[in-house]
This record gives sequence, structure tokens and C-alpha cells, in this order.
Amino acid sequence: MKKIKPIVLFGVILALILSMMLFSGCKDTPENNTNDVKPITDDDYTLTLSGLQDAEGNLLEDIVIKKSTIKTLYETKPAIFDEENPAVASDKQDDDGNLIPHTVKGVYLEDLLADYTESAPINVYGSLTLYATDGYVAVATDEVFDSDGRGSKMVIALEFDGEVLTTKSSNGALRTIFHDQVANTWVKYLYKIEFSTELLKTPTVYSLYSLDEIDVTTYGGQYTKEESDGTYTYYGLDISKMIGPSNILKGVQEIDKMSVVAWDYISGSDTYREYQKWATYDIYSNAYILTSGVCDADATWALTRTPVLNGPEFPDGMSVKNVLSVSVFHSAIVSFDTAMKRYDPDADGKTDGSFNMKDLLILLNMFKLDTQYSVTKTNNSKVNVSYAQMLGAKVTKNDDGKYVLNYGDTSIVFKAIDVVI
Ligand SMILES: [Ca+2]
Repeated sequence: MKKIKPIVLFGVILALILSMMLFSGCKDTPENNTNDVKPITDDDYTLTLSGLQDAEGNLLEDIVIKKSTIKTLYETKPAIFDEENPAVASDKQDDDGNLIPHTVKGVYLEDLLADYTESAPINVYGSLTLYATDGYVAVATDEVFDSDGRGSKMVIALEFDGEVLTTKSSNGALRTIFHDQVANTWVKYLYKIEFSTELLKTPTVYSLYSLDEIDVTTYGGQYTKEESDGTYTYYGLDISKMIGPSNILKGVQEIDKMSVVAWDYISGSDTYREYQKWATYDIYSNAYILTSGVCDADATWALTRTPVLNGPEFPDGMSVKNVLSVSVFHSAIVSFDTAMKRYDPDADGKTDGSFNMKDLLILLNMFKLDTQYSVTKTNNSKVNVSYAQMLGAKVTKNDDGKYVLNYGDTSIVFKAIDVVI
């Protein structure tokens, strides 16, 4: 008994601390936390539509739609994917390489806009930002949602794989489905859609920086996360430190969205796949490009599939592994390790430890006819490289693990490449 007592006491204190934390957490919630307000039922759950415009281009006020309204719309205009015609995410395969089928009952966003708002048709919008109550944010481009092109009409699901969605379900009260589009746009716990007429185009990059050559004493960062199986500490570059007038991510403003391109391993099909994801300022300004990590409970643990875009407050599913590039406004940070994996197997499939610089510059919107480049060496001196030289330039890795730009008889160990404007 003597041995158990301190543990019991510790448990009681811990429970007290936890309950105090919970209690103080409750005090911070909004003013409707009074006794005479009835609890929010599932029908009262709301979806906010923000940034809508009418046919004349006038901005409309936010519209708050109750879930009961969405259920009413379902009665007359249901969107249904059943076992005969299931919905699939274009990038989610089972172990046999087959797309995973889902049954869905819900409504089309377009019907909701037509029946309950003064909004212009969906094709006036260039992007939709989807917000979830767990902090997840996804940006869907018109390539995803505009069904006039290759996109798919967005479904707001009320039922998913046989489960009726409620505030208590694992999918949340509402979730989005874009049949035959990438899974990162299928958002659980949906509570807000922000509409923008701005077309999301991959940024035109004027300055690219090699991730490995970025000064960690200036731009490095780390954070620690307590998990059930140990304490993890992650190291890499702190994106917030890189934003600024004379920093790596020059001229970046809160309206700018970041394009994240990864060359990620798909375990189900044992292949790699390039994919692009957009991040809002709120997300990327709190993110890190992680290159390593340690776990205090497991000396053998190491962070894999680096670099990883992640952050201390990122909800599940937000992190991006095997990052190839992040680009925002006119700057990009490139992992040449990932670029080598991505581009070394040329059209002929030959893997020889080199790739055409042009291929990477095309991805970054940095390769246009007659462009001149300024290449910064690791010793900070600069070399001008012509369009013709860049056209034939190859990237290799030297014995010191540094990346080298090679053209003609010239080899440059580089840290950055700028477009000469
Ligand atoms: Ca090659």
C-alpha cells in the first residue's frame, strides 16, 4: 500500500490539473456558453459560405446554412454514389492497385448555391478554400471543382460509406467529396467554404534556393511534440523566419498561397507520384521544412521521407512528405535530393546520377525562351548563365554531397539560381 499511495496521489493531482485545464479551456469559448442556451443539435450545425459574388461581380455577405437546410435540399436534389456507381479518390488505391470505392449521399454545392444564395455560377470562381473544425485547410483549384473542365462537382456529404454524418461521427457533421479527384480535397469536419475568383496558378519563380544550402543558423528551427509513445523533436527550416523583405521568401503577403510539390511514395502501388498541394498563409507561415527528427524513447527512430512540410499545430493529413519544392510569390525552395529522384530517370529511363536542369526549371515556371540566369555559388560569387547554356545544363552531385550545375566545360557548385530581369 505504501508504494501505491504516491501513485494514487499523483493520479489525483494529475486529474485535478487536467480538469482545471479543461475548465479554463471552456471559459475561453464564445458567449453562448450559458445555461439557458440549448445545446447545438446536428440540424443546427452550420456551414458558412464566404466570398460569394453575384452575377454582376458584387461581393455578397457571408451566408450561414444550417445542416437542416442541406437535409431539405437532399429531399429534392440528392447527389448519390452507390455500390453500382461509387465515388473514388483518384490517388487512393488498395493493395491490388484498385481505386477504393465509397458510397455517398449528399447534395451538390452547385445546387446549394442556386437554391439558397444569389451567387453567380460556380465557374466564376478560381479556388475554394475548405476549412475543417480540426484545423485542416485544403485549397481546391478550379481544375478540381469546375465540372466544365476536368473537375468534378463538389458533393457535400450527409452520409459516407453507410454512416450518417453527425457532429459525433469520425467524418464530422459534413464532409466534401470530389469524385475522381485527389483525396486531399476530401475534407472531413467541413464548416466553412471560402470562394475566390482568383485563379490559382503555379507561381512564376525568379529565385530558387537549394534547401541544403540555406543557412540554418539564420533560418533553422525546431519543435517538440509529445506523443503517446514518446517525445519527438523535429529539426529543419522555419518558414516564418524566411518570409521578409530581404529574406528568402521575398515579398510574400498574406494573400499568397504556397504551391507544394512532392514526389511521394505510394505504398499500395509501390510507385512514386508527383502531386501538388496548396497551402494558405495561415498554414505555411506556421510550418517547417523538416529534415530530421529524434524520439527520446527510441534511439533508432529517425524521420523518414524527408524533407517533410509539417508544423506543431498541423492536424492529421496536412503534412507533406518527400517535398520537391515549395514556391510562393516569386521564390522557391528546392530539395535537390528529391529532384534527383524525380528527374534522374530521363525519358529513356536511364539512372546515371544526373538530370536536366531545364526539367526542374519548367516545373517552377522559371524556363522561358531567352531567359538569362544568375547562378550563385556556395562561396557567394555569381556567374551568368545564358538560356542556351541552361538548356543543356545537367545537375550532378559531387563527392562532398554538393549539387553541381554542369554545362560545356563549366561546373558550378551552387546554392541559388535567379532569373535576370
Ligand atoms: Ca539521368
